[in-house]
Amino acid sequence: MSDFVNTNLEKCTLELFNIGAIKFGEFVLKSGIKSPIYFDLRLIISFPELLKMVADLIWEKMKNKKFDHICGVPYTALPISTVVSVQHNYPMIIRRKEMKSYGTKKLIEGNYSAGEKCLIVEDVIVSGSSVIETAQVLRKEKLCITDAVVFLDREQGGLKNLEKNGINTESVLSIYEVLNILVKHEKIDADTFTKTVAYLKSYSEVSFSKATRALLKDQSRINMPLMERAKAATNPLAQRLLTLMDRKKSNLCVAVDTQSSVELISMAEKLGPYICLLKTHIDIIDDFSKETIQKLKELSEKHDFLLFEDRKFADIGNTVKMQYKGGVHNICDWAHLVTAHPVAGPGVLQGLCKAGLRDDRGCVIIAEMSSSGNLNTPAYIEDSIKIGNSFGGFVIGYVCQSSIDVDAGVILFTPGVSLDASSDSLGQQYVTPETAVNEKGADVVIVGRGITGSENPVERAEQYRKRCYDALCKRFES
Ligand code: 5IU
Repeated sequence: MSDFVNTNLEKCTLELFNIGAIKFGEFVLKSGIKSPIYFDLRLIISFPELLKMVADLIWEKMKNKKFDHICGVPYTALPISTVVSVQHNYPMIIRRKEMKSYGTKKLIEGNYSAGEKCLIVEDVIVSGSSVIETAQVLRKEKLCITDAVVFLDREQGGLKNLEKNGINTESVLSIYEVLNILVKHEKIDADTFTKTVAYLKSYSEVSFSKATRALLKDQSRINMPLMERAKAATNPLAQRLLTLMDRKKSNLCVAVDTQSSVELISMAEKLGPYICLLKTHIDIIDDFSKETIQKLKELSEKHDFLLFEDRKFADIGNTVKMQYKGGVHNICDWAHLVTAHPVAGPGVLQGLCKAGLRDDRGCVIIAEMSSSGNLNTPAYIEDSIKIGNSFGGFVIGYVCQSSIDVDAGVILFTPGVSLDASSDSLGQQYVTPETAVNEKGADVVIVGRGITGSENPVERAEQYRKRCYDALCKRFES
């Protein structure tokens, strides 16, 4: 820690105590839990030098991070982030707490665009509820939220809760440091110190508030009917897909891996009524033309399914941006959904978002592949979800092979499914539709050769649709 920070932490803590921003007594926090200590940093706006000191200490924590914007959690962190913004020429955005009833009806003020990174600033953190509420609003606008800086961490579980949601949070001061400084300077007695520490130890894992959990729809994805999940989804495309699945009674995605555009179109025409998604590998088509895309678009509308290009974007942001929007395939123009490997970090999603997105464009992150010997360790899968969470307005779900822990509005896709569970000669491993949906927790089942390679693809598609959808309905009943 630099001398600047060390000296100022102590000075700042004592000042906060002197002005009455740190109080001891009996308080009830926003989450409803009781507390013998309370921080009221709102007061610092009446003490400009102290406000500046707090802003300087926040700046020390964030100055080496690279972001496009900062956003203070309303209200106390607004003046703090304004001071940081003005002093360091750092663009700010503001999240409204209430939507305006007139004019633009915007929830976020300021100049920003999809794919940009925004750092969140907060004064005091208990469970992390306020930070996550702000993050969700920003993520809805396709901003990338990976980091927060808070002035004071009450060490009651907030940092861990946020980390699980993809927000890496650093704090300037811990509540224990505050207590130690106050004891050292005889501002509180040993009894108050001991009681406060005992309280903190017994409330060290406060979960998100009820309201926040409702906002996150942090309920069981597994047993929730599709239309309820559609309402729970943050992402408009996830809403659309879940509604479509309910309407068509299909959670079947057909993978048409053919090198002929005639066959691709013919399959799309025949199988359209049975599927919710048509998955393509457009770069394997030998006779690709603009007409191929035109026909796919028409069939997607006629038969009510979405187009899913399994492009597996994996490069740095700048490259994927061009791979997505541009080239002969110009994927961004027609594919509602694309896949991406998160191996290169959040940049891949930033790049995709920067391609200039419409609302009906989304991404599915590949957390775990179906093939034997894949390199997707549990840690990799967990990190994939964190990256996906950071882009909640763009990422609609994950390709995976197990029921990973995601919110109810998020969709899981599972390939490697066939009626006679076995394998192929190149590493693909299969399970039955029932195993995929009921044991592995799949929402959408991806089937390729099991349908396209059969003698009667239409009959087979209906057979798969029924087995997959029945298995899904069984989950709602249990
Ligand atoms: N696919 C997988 N496994 C994965 C991912 C994608 O099989 O983990 I990510 C693709 C490959 C193919 C389709 O396009 O899904 C499955 O085809 P078969 O059902 O024919 O094996």
